[in-house]
Amino acid sequence: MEVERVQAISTLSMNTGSIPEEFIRPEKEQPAITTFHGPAPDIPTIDLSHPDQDHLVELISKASQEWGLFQLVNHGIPSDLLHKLRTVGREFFELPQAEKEKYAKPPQGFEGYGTILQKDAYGKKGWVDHLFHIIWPPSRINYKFWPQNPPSYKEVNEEYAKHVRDVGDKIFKYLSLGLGLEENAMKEGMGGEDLDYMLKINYYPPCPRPDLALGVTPHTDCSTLTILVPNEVPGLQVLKDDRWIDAKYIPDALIVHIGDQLQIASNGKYKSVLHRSKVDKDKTRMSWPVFLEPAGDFPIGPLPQLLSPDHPPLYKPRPFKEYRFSKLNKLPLSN
Ligand SMILES: O=C(O)CCC(=O)C(=O)O
Repeated sequence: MEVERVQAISTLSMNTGSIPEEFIRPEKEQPAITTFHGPAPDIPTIDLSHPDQDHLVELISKASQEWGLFQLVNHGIPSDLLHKLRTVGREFFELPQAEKEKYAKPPQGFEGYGTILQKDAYGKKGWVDHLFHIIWPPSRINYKFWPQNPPSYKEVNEEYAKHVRDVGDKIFKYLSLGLGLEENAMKEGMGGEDLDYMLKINYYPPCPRPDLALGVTPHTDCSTLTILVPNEVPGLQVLKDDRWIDAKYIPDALIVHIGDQLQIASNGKYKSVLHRSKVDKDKTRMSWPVFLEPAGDFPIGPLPQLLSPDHPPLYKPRPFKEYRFSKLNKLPLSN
């Protein structure tokens, strides 16, 4: 079956100046109507090179409780590597369509190149194509879904995987200490070294009506943590105190999202952040989130160390794959 990619729809729409009806969000979601423009607090920016660990624990823990999201600077990932990551990803999406389709996502799979085909609850779609593949652990990598073109794609992404793990480990450590736990408690509570690091590349082509459309629609991540690299075209928005707030573009910063599994493991202390992305009238926006996900059979529930008669569990433990299935299929996520 031939699938129409948003990249192709964008080319047509840029000529006509209009977008197909299925991309026009309902008014209560249209960015032009719902973006908050008044004075708003900035999303916290945290300098990971700060020498005082207690200070970092406090900042990361506070941002994760109040926002569920923060920007991370001086995180140790070389600027040159981030540049290469963005370059090879962009080069893949700029290949001829037939070349990209060689990596098309199989009907039941998670990995591969694709476009969300199902319409959402409003009968609408997001203005975005994507590529998904696991980058860690090596035993879970399927190179079938890694572009062979550009030729340096593999080397760059393997290098990035090592660095993103180091950053993830530090965040898990500070999140554990922030709740008074042993430093490895949070990562171990998510399955430790069995976590999957799932890379997604979002490709949001120019859209003649960015006032009406969204790239990814409002959602929280199923993951534990998500560590995202954006390109220079801003677009991420988070819901804070019922207002959609723009994330500023900070060159080379990583944007860290708290996902549903961390909210569950922390028994509700850390908040999984509701977010969405806008698209641009003239420019292509791209982003590279890495979702740190538990193995499918791994049961996620509130960490026992956090429970007491005064702090009963807010969530029922269940294997990650059951949680994900219910969420993806919009089944009740009963506790
Ligand atoms: O592109 C972004 O900034 C957000 C991406 C996102 O939320 C997602 O892919 O789930």
